[in-house]
Amino acid sequence: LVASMEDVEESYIMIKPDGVQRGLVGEIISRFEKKGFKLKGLKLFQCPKELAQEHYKDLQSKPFFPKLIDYITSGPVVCMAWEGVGVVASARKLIGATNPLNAEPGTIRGDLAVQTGRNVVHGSDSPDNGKREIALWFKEGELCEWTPVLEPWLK
Ligand code: FUP
Repeated sequence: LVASMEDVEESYIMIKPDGVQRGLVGEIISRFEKKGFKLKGLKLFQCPKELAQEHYKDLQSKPFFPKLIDYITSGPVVCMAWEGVGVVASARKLIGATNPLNAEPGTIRGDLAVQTGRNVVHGSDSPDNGKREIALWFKEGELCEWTPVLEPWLK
């Protein structure tokens, strides 16, 4: 095999309320599926304020923080845990730049969004944050360990 177990990472990917409201859930999930990552957790979830504040705690001092919390808690989000070799950096490439106007065509934000404050999807920015965020958003028993049987070259 080309990759070793140490290269396998986890990323927390979340479709934000605008992505759900605009009917983009299937479109967004399919991009990660087609790339070849493995879905380990998936749920539709109304996020409480406290959880949103914890998730974005590094941005607490930013002027846009209250608006960000209102946005993330304005409707249900789709929480996902994705696993794979290099999934953290690769997911951020698939997602595109924070400001969708700077995101390349072909990326999720480049194709589907316009405003930074409505940028449809979140992706963890490091493997450590991937682990932290998955533990924050999912309870024990909500994640599945499974082996793809048809395509053993994808992890
Ligand atoms: P990203 O990792 O691309 O989601 O970007 P950040 O972690 O820097 O920002 C998290 C979220 O804060 C963004 F998705 C949208 C929001 N944000 C603003 O609303 N205004 C800003 O100037 C920057 C970020």
